[in-house]
Amino acid sequence: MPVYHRRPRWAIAEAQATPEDVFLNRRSILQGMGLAGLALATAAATRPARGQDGGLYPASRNDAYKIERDLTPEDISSRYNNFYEFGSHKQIHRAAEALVTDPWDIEIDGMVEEPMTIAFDDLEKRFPLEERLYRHRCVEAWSMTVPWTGFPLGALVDHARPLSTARYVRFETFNDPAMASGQKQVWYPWPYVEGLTMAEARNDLAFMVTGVYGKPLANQFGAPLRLALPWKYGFKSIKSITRISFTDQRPKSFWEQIAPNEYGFWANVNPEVPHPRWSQATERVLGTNEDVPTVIYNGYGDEVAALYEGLEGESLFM
Ligand SMILES: Nc1nc2c(c(=O)[nH]1)N[C@H]1C(S)=C(S)[C@@H](COP(=O)(O)O)O[C@H]1N2
Ligand SMILES: [Mo]
Repeated sequence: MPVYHRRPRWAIAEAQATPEDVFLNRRSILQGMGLAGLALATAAATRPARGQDGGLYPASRNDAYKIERDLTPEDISSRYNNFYEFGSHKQIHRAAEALVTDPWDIEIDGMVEEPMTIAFDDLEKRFPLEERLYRHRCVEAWSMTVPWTGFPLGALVDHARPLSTARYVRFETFNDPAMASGQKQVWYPWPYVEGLTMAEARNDLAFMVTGVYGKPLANQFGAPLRLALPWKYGFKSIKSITRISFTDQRPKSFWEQIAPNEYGFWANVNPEVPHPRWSQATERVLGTNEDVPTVIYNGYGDEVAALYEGLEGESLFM
Protein backbone atom coordinates (compact mmCIF):
# COMPACT_ATOMS: atom_id res chain seq x y z
CA MET A 1 0.00 0.00 0.00
CA PRO A 2 1.31 3.46 -0.87
CA VAL A 3 3.16 5.18 1.93
CA TYR A 4 1.19 8.40 1.62
CA HIS A 5 -1.97 6.54 2.60
CA ARG A 6 -0.39 5.84 5.94
CA ARG A 7 0.47 9.48 6.52
CA PRO A 8 -1.65 12.00 8.35
CA ARG A 9 -2.79 14.97 6.34
CA TRP A 10 -0.16 17.17 7.97
CA ALA A 11 2.54 14.95 6.52
CA ILE A 12 2.00 16.82 3.26
CA ALA A 13 4.20 19.81 2.61
CA GLU A 14 2.69 23.16 3.55
CA ALA A 15 2.59 24.30 -0.07
CA GLN A 16 0.41 21.35 -1.09
CA ALA A 17 -2.03 21.64 1.79
CA THR A 18 -5.20 22.33 -0.16
CA PRO A 19 -7.61 22.14 2.83
CA GLU A 20 -5.65 25.02 4.29
CA ASP A 21 -6.25 27.04 1.15
CA VAL A 22 -9.92 26.20 1.31
CA PHE A 23 -9.96 27.41 4.88
CA LEU A 24 -8.19 30.65 4.05
CA ASN A 25 -10.70 31.29 1.28
CA ARG A 26 -13.72 30.38 3.33
CA ARG A 27 -14.24 33.69 5.00
CA SER A 28 -14.39 35.54 1.73
CA ILE A 29 -16.73 32.88 0.35
CA LEU A 30 -19.04 33.37 3.32
CA GLN A 31 -18.87 37.12 2.86
CA GLY A 32 -19.81 36.61 -0.79
CA MET A 33 -22.78 34.49 0.27
CA GLY A 34 -24.10 37.43 2.26
CA LEU A 35 -26.09 37.35 5.46
CA ALA A 36 -28.56 34.67 4.37
CA GLY A 37 -25.74 32.30 3.54
CA LEU A 38 -24.02 33.02 6.81
CA ALA A 39 -27.20 32.37 8.77
CA LEU A 40 -27.65 29.06 6.96
CA ALA A 41 -24.07 28.05 7.56
CA THR A 42 -24.41 28.87 11.25
CA ALA A 43 -27.71 27.01 11.58
CA ALA A 44 -26.11 23.89 10.14
CA ALA A 45 -23.14 24.24 12.45
CA THR A 46 -25.26 24.63 15.52
CA ARG A 47 -27.87 21.97 14.79
CA PRO A 48 -27.94 19.97 18.01
CA ALA A 49 -26.81 16.43 17.30
CA ARG A 50 -29.40 14.98 19.62
CA GLY A 51 -33.10 15.44 20.26
CA GLN A 52 -33.84 16.80 23.70
CA ASP A 53 -31.13 18.16 25.95
CA GLY A 54 -33.47 18.53 28.94
CA GLY A 55 -32.52 22.18 29.46
CA LEU A 56 -28.90 21.34 30.28
CA TYR A 57 -27.47 23.92 27.84
CA PRO A 58 -26.13 26.48 28.13
CA ALA A 59 -24.44 25.44 31.39
CA SER A 60 -23.04 28.12 33.68
CA ARG A 61 -19.49 29.16 33.02
CA ASN A 62 -16.78 28.20 35.48
CA ASP A 63 -14.78 31.42 35.69
CA ALA A 64 -11.68 29.59 36.93
CA TYR A 65 -11.07 28.70 33.27
CA LYS A 66 -11.31 32.13 31.65
CA ILE A 67 -8.49 33.06 29.30
CA GLU A 68 -7.33 36.24 27.63
CA ARG A 69 -7.64 35.02 24.05
CA ASP A 70 -10.72 35.77 21.98
CA LEU A 71 -13.09 32.89 21.36
CA THR A 72 -12.86 31.35 17.90
CA PRO A 73 -16.09 32.08 16.01
CA GLU A 74 -18.29 29.00 15.80
CA ASP A 75 -18.67 29.22 12.03
CA ILE A 76 -14.86 28.89 11.76
CA SER A 77 -14.22 26.13 14.32
CA SER A 78 -17.14 24.04 13.10
CA ARG A 79 -15.88 24.13 9.51
CA TYR A 80 -12.26 23.12 10.14
CA ASN A 81 -12.14 19.81 11.94
CA ASN A 82 -9.94 16.78 12.32
CA PHE A 83 -12.17 13.70 12.47
CA TYR A 84 -10.53 11.04 10.31
CA GLU A 85 -13.53 8.73 10.68
CA PHE A 86 -15.22 11.07 8.19
CA GLY A 87 -12.25 11.87 5.96
CA SER A 88 -8.61 12.84 6.17
CA HIS A 89 -9.18 16.54 5.49
CA LYS A 90 -10.68 19.47 7.38
CA GLN A 91 -14.08 19.79 5.65
CA ILE A 92 -15.71 16.77 7.25
CA HIS A 93 -18.72 18.58 8.74
CA ARG A 94 -21.14 17.38 6.06
CA ALA A 95 -19.91 13.78 6.09
CA ALA A 96 -20.20 13.87 9.90
CA GLU A 97 -23.96 14.39 9.56
CA ALA A 98 -24.05 10.59 9.09
CA LEU A 99 -22.94 10.06 12.68
CA VAL A 100 -25.85 8.54 14.63
CA THR A 101 -25.55 9.53 18.29
CA ASP A 102 -28.93 8.40 19.62
CA PRO A 103 -28.88 5.89 21.24
CA TRP A 104 -25.28 6.01 22.46
CA ASP A 105 -23.83 3.70 25.10
CA ILE A 106 -20.43 3.96 26.75
CA GLU A 107 -18.80 0.76 28.02
CA ILE A 108 -16.62 1.02 31.11
CA ASP A 109 -14.47 -2.04 31.61
CA GLY A 110 -11.04 -3.48 32.37
CA MET A 111 -9.56 -3.03 35.85
CA VAL A 112 -12.71 -1.81 37.61
CA GLU A 113 -14.67 -3.21 40.52
CA GLU A 114 -17.60 -3.85 38.18
CA PRO A 115 -17.79 -3.27 34.41
CA MET A 116 -20.77 -1.16 33.37
CA THR A 117 -22.56 0.30 30.39
CA ILE A 118 -23.86 3.86 30.70
CA ALA A 119 -26.31 5.42 28.26
CA PHE A 120 -25.02 8.83 27.23
CA ASP A 121 -28.34 10.42 28.27
CA ASP A 122 -27.84 9.16 31.83
CA LEU A 123 -24.18 10.17 31.90
CA GLU A 124 -25.02 13.71 30.79
CA LYS A 125 -27.51 14.08 33.66
CA ARG A 126 -25.42 12.37 36.32
CA PHE A 127 -22.61 14.92 36.47
CA PRO A 128 -23.18 18.67 36.87
CA LEU A 129 -22.29 20.39 33.60
CA GLU A 130 -20.21 23.56 33.42
CA GLU A 131 -18.70 25.68 30.68
CA ARG A 132 -14.94 26.23 30.42
CA LEU A 133 -13.00 28.36 27.96
CA TYR A 134 -10.04 26.28 26.80
CA ARG A 135 -7.22 26.74 24.35
CA HIS A 136 -6.79 23.94 21.81
CA ARG A 137 -3.42 23.44 20.10
CA CYS A 138 -3.26 20.98 17.20
CA VAL A 139 0.06 19.27 16.48
CA GLU A 140 -0.30 20.75 12.96
CA ALA A 141 0.48 24.19 14.49
CA TRP A 142 -2.96 25.78 14.41
CA SER A 143 -4.99 26.70 17.46
CA MET A 144 -8.42 27.82 18.60
CA THR A 145 -10.17 28.88 21.80
CA VAL A 146 -13.53 27.28 22.47
CA PRO A 147 -16.21 27.24 25.18
CA TRP A 148 -16.60 23.54 25.99
CA THR A 149 -19.43 22.26 28.16
CA GLY A 150 -18.93 19.12 30.21
CA PHE A 151 -17.68 17.74 33.50
CA PRO A 152 -14.28 16.73 34.92
CA LEU A 153 -13.02 13.34 33.74
CA GLY A 154 -12.03 12.70 37.37
CA ALA A 155 -15.72 12.54 38.34
CA LEU A 156 -16.27 9.77 35.79
CA VAL A 157 -13.14 7.94 36.95
CA ASP A 158 -14.50 7.95 40.52
CA HIS A 159 -17.86 6.71 39.27
CA ALA A 160 -16.13 3.85 37.41
CA ARG A 161 -14.41 2.62 40.62
CA PRO A 162 -11.08 1.53 39.10
CA LEU A 163 -8.91 -0.98 40.95
CA SER A 164 -5.83 0.43 42.70
CA THR A 165 -3.70 -1.57 40.24
CA ALA A 166 -5.04 0.38 37.23
CA ARG A 167 -2.35 2.70 35.83
CA TYR A 168 -3.88 4.03 32.61
CA VAL A 169 -7.23 4.95 31.10
CA ARG A 170 -7.78 3.89 27.51
CA PHE A 171 -10.44 5.57 25.35
CA GLU A 172 -11.93 4.19 22.17
CA THR A 173 -14.09 5.71 19.41
CA PHE A 174 -16.80 3.78 17.51
CA ASN A 175 -15.83 1.59 14.55
CA ASP A 176 -18.56 1.60 11.90
CA PRO A 177 -17.39 1.93 8.28
CA ALA A 178 -21.01 1.85 7.02
CA MET A 179 -21.72 5.04 8.97
CA ALA A 180 -18.32 6.73 8.88
CA SER A 181 -16.92 6.76 5.35
CA GLY A 182 -13.36 7.42 6.51
CA GLN A 183 -13.30 4.06 8.25
CA LYS A 184 -13.47 2.40 4.84
CA GLN A 185 -9.84 3.49 4.56
CA VAL A 186 -8.68 0.13 5.86
CA TRP A 187 -5.00 1.12 6.07
CA TYR A 188 -5.79 3.16 9.21
CA PRO A 189 -5.73 1.22 12.52
CA TRP A 190 -9.38 1.78 13.51
CA PRO A 191 -10.82 2.36 15.98
CA TYR A 192 -9.23 5.62 17.12
CA VAL A 193 -7.65 5.00 20.53
CA GLU A 194 -6.14 7.35 23.09
CA GLY A 195 -4.82 7.04 26.62
CA LEU A 196 -3.85 8.87 29.80
CA THR A 197 -2.18 7.96 33.07
CA MET A 198 -4.50 7.78 36.07
CA ALA A 199 -2.88 10.94 37.45
CA GLU A 200 -3.54 12.82 34.19
CA ALA A 201 -7.11 11.56 34.10
CA ARG A 202 -7.69 12.83 37.64
CA ASN A 203 -6.15 16.24 36.91
CA ASP A 204 -8.84 18.88 37.11
CA LEU A 205 -8.14 20.16 33.58
CA ALA A 206 -9.03 16.82 31.95
CA PHE A 207 -12.55 17.49 30.75
CA MET A 208 -15.29 15.24 29.37
CA VAL A 209 -17.05 17.34 26.77
CA THR A 210 -20.74 17.04 25.91
CA GLY A 211 -21.34 20.48 24.41
CA VAL A 212 -19.76 23.53 22.84
CA TYR A 213 -20.93 27.12 22.25
CA GLY A 214 -23.71 26.59 24.78
CA LYS A 215 -25.32 23.66 22.93
CA PRO A 216 -24.93 19.88 22.69
CA LEU A 217 -21.88 18.95 20.60
CA ALA A 218 -22.44 19.16 16.86
CA ASN A 219 -21.33 15.92 15.19
CA GLN A 220 -18.09 17.25 13.70
CA PHE A 221 -16.82 18.16 17.21
CA GLY A 222 -17.10 14.51 18.30
CA ALA A 223 -20.68 14.11 19.50
CA PRO A 224 -21.97 13.06 21.89
CA LEU A 225 -18.91 12.71 24.16
CA ARG A 226 -15.24 13.65 23.66
CA LEU A 227 -12.23 14.64 25.70
CA ALA A 228 -10.56 18.05 26.00
CA LEU A 229 -6.95 17.97 27.28
CA PRO A 230 -5.83 21.54 26.68
CA TRP A 231 -2.18 21.07 27.69
CA LYS A 232 -1.64 18.32 25.12
CA TYR A 233 -1.64 18.32 21.33
CA GLY A 234 -5.17 18.07 19.96
CA PHE A 235 -4.95 14.47 18.78
CA LYS A 236 -5.11 13.33 22.42
CA SER A 237 -8.62 14.83 22.71
CA ILE A 238 -10.44 11.79 21.34
CA LYS A 239 -13.94 12.24 19.86
CA SER A 240 -17.16 10.21 20.00
CA ILE A 241 -16.06 7.93 22.82
CA THR A 242 -17.79 4.53 23.13
CA ARG A 243 -15.48 2.71 25.51
CA ILE A 244 -13.37 3.63 28.53
CA SER A 245 -11.08 0.91 29.87
CA PHE A 246 -8.80 0.86 32.90
CA THR A 247 -5.56 -1.03 32.41
CA ASP A 248 -2.02 -1.51 33.66
CA GLN A 249 -0.68 -1.44 30.08
CA ARG A 250 0.18 1.88 28.42
CA PRO A 251 -2.31 2.28 25.55
CA LYS A 252 -0.90 2.75 22.06
CA SER A 253 -2.79 5.59 20.42
CA PHE A 254 -4.08 5.72 16.85
CA TRP A 255 -1.35 8.12 15.69
CA GLU A 256 1.36 6.32 17.61
CA GLN A 257 0.42 3.13 15.75
CA ILE A 258 0.68 4.97 12.43
CA ALA A 259 3.90 6.93 13.02
CA PRO A 260 5.60 6.12 16.36
CA ASN A 261 8.59 8.30 15.47
CA GLU A 262 6.32 11.37 15.22
CA TYR A 263 3.45 10.84 17.71
CA GLY A 264 3.91 9.47 21.20
CA PHE A 265 1.95 8.74 24.33
CA TRP A 266 2.53 12.02 26.19
CA ALA A 267 2.18 14.67 23.48
CA ASN A 268 2.46 17.65 25.84
CA VAL A 269 2.70 20.99 24.05
CA ASN A 270 6.22 22.43 23.99
CA PRO A 271 7.38 25.16 21.58
CA GLU A 272 11.01 24.07 22.01
CA VAL A 273 10.54 20.51 20.86
CA PRO A 274 9.90 20.51 17.11
CA HIS A 275 7.90 17.87 15.33
CA PRO A 276 10.39 15.83 13.25
CA ARG A 277 9.15 17.67 10.14
CA TRP A 278 8.23 21.17 11.37
CA SER A 279 8.66 23.68 14.17
CA GLN A 280 6.21 23.91 17.08
CA ALA A 281 7.43 27.39 18.08
CA THR A 282 4.34 29.25 16.84
CA GLU A 283 0.73 28.52 15.98
CA ARG A 284 -1.77 29.95 13.51
CA VAL A 285 -4.90 31.15 15.29
CA LEU A 286 -8.07 30.00 13.51
CA GLY A 287 -10.21 32.98 12.56
CA THR A 288 -7.54 35.66 12.54
CA ASN A 289 -4.78 33.57 10.92
CA GLU A 290 -2.35 35.45 13.13
CA ASP A 291 0.84 33.57 14.08
CA VAL A 292 1.43 33.66 17.82
CA PRO A 293 4.11 32.05 19.99
CA THR A 294 3.24 28.63 21.38
CA VAL A 295 3.53 28.29 25.17
CA ILE A 296 4.84 25.32 27.17
CA TYR A 297 1.95 23.06 28.21
CA ASN A 298 -0.15 25.36 26.05
CA GLY A 299 -0.23 27.84 28.95
CA TYR A 300 -1.40 25.31 31.57
CA GLY A 301 1.97 24.60 33.21
CA ASP A 302 0.84 25.71 36.69
CA GLU A 303 -1.87 23.06 36.62
CA VAL A 304 -0.01 20.15 35.03
CA ALA A 305 3.80 20.47 35.18
CA ALA A 306 3.93 18.53 38.48
CA LEU A 307 2.40 15.51 36.74
CA TYR A 308 5.68 15.02 34.89
CA GLU A 309 8.20 15.33 37.71
CA GLY A 310 10.47 12.32 37.67
CA LEU A 311 9.48 11.43 34.09
CA GLU A 312 12.19 13.51 32.41
CA GLY A 313 13.57 10.37 30.73
CA GLU A 314 10.37 9.99 28.72
CA SER A 315 9.48 11.69 25.42
CA LEU A 316 7.08 14.03 27.13
CA PHE A 317 6.66 16.43 24.21
CA MET A 318 5.80 14.28 21.21
N1 LIG B 1 -12.01 9.96 17.03
C1 LIG B 1 -11.22 10.97 16.66
N2 LIG B 1 -10.87 11.90 17.58
C2 LIG B 1 -10.07 12.94 17.24
C3 LIG B 1 -9.56 13.06 15.92
C4 LIG B 1 -9.95 12.08 14.96
O1 LIG B 1 -9.56 12.11 13.78
N3 LIG B 1 -10.79 11.07 15.37
N4 LIG B 1 -8.70 14.12 15.60
C5 LIG B 1 -7.98 14.74 16.72
C6 LIG B 1 -7.27 15.97 16.35
S1 LIG B 1 -5.81 15.79 15.48
C7 LIG B 1 -7.67 17.20 16.75
S2 LIG B 1 -6.76 18.59 16.46
C8 LIG B 1 -9.00 17.38 17.42
C9 LIG B 1 -9.83 18.32 16.58
O2 LIG B 1 -10.99 18.69 17.28
P1 LIG B 1 -11.99 19.73 16.59
O3 LIG B 1 -12.33 19.21 15.23
O4 LIG B 1 -13.17 19.76 17.50
O5 LIG B 1 -11.25 21.01 16.49
O6 LIG B 1 -9.72 16.14 17.57
C10 LIG B 1 -8.91 15.03 17.90
N5 LIG B 1 -9.76 13.89 18.18
MO1 LIG C 1 -4.74 17.78 15.77
